[in-house]
Amino acid sequence: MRRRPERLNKFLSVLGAYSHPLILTHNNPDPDAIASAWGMKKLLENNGWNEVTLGYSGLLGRAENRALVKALSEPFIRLEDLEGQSGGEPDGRRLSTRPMPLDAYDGLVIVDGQPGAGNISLPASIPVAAVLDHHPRLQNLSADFIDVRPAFGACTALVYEYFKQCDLEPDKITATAFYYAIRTETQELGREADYRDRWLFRHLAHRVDWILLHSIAHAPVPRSYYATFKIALERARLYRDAIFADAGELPIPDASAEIADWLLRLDEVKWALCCGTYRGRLLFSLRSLVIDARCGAIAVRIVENWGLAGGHGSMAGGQIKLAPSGYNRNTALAELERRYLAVMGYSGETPVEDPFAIVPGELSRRKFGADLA
Ligand SMILES: [Mn+2]
Repeated sequence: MRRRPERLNKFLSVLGAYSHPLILTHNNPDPDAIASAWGMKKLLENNGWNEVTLGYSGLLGRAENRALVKALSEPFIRLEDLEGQSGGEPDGRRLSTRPMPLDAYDGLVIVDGQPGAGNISLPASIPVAAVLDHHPRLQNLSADFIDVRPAFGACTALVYEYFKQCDLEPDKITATAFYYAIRTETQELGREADYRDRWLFRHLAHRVDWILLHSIAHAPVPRSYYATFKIALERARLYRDAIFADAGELPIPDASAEIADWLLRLDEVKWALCCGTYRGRLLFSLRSLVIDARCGAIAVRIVENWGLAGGHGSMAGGQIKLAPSGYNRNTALAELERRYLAVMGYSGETPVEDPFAIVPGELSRRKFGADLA
């Protein structure tokens, strides 16, 4: 047997001190968080731990994410359910197993996030054993084991490195989850992906369950999904190459991210900010097509002394608690728009209001792609 690489050895020996680790992702987990956590569970179970638990806070909102978790046979527990808190919205999922109470876990293994980031709720009673992440490393990060490498497009590809070093190959469902995570997180390898994401994407392809993958990626969505897009379109304002859109009351917290991605395809824009309110908070997602856009840093500047934000180069997100900051929905929206324009250097610009208004005769003249010429 070949010698185990140092990083894997260190990880396993550090984790050896914890007999009941709880694997935790960022709040409202996306496919990369879900697949990373699932991969970590498989890895630990392959190395002698039994029945490793996966946890998250917030909501498994998007239909695709719920379908993914269902395909993995529902291994995730919502921390609010364990704590008996009413913090999050019940998401209607039934727990397949009766989870242990929170104090039964002796260490947290955090994937696709870092303690101290605005998008992760940690149970204070459990020490942080390990952090494996691909977001920019936060100052004062502390844990017994830390592997933070922002070069990875998907945290799933970072977790897979440990698989490889254990000679562990993902089974069909795991391969499908990993594949879907890389596909969505990097937008088919075009956004923030590096060579390891690309290699893994190709490598996994021979194991993917394509029918299962299709059922996840095309999971049925409710009317509220379309209504949120409709509101965002109606309330959009276009400032040169930057669009600002309020999607109203969000049915799920991840809606602003999906709509921002979608608006970024408008041929006139290079920047898209979509926001909306959810349970007393104003949430926003920022996306950019500009090379080296530093969206994470821009989002942090937008909420300076006001809220929390973070993210990668071409995508970022943030949130502002309304009541404690003295803002209501309308004043907070106006302030967010003002700050967005100020950071972009577009203060004082007059927007194109209602850029998606239907002008009679206009649609037939502007055939698809005609204005690209
Ligand atoms: Mn991620």
